[in-house]
Amino acid sequence: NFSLEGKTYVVMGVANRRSIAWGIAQALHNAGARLVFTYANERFEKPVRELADSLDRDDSLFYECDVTDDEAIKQTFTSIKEDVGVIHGLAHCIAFANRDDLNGEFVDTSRDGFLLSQNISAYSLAAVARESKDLMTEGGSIVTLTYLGGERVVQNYNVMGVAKASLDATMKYTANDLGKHGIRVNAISAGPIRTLSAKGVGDFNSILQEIEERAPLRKPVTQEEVGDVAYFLMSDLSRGMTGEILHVDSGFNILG
Ligand code: 0WD
Repeated sequence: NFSLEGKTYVVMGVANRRSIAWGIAQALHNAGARLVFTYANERFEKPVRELADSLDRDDSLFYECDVTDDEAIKQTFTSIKEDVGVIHGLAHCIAFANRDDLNGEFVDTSRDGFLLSQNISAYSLAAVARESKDLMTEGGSIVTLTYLGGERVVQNYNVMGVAKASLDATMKYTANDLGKHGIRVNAISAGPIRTLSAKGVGDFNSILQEIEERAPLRKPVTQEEVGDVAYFLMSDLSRGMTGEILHVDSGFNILG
């Protein structure tokens, strides 16, 4: 079934209109879904509400949820349960590392910088999966966003590459745990897209340029292209898949 009519999805990590999470929100909305947005702190409330207002539907919901705070995560999903009851999936589009750690040599990463990126970018998936699973009583689909830098070395991606390797493994172990509840967990490995987070990665322009010159499709991917694959993963079309990493990267990952 292609339609997401009558279904509700939580989208975590819309910062602005360039966010990959916003591309996902639009794809799910176009398929008929109701959306629940969470944002890291009150700074993002207004931009997220303004974006959601541009959708032709007025039943979206909004919650503040800093994923470094276990109580905040618990409280968020308790509130969502009270307000909507059942959810059918969740898009985890959250990552963070100190800017200083996204330049130069990985080996210089501080202990604090390392743990911070693991906390926000990898552990948070396990935490939100745990607190949201009881809301997915009709089965569900959890989608996270990863990057090639977790599978192999990408210049400057450094501590975030290690966090993505951790996220990929977190996704698989979580998929193994939640499968028996009818909940699937998969990752989209997106090609580079110019967003707020991408600004922090050193020499991001040359990463994008290499895609234009060498990727099989010879162009960077868009938020819409990632959004459409997230829609596929949220829909019944992907019901036989869990624990999988789908590359939406113009084919770049197949190159040696
Ligand atoms: O090239 C890219 N942009 C790629 C991004 C390629 C492949 C993967 N990704 C991943 C990112 O690593 C991330 O996991 O996609 C995900 C979404 O990233 P994005 O759309 O590129 O970036 P952005 O629009 O900045 O959204 C990330 C958001 C944060 O925005 P800020 O302005 O804080 O960087 O992650 C959220 C926040 O909204 N976030 C948090 N949310 C809850 N609690 C927290 C937190 N503690 N920290 C960051």
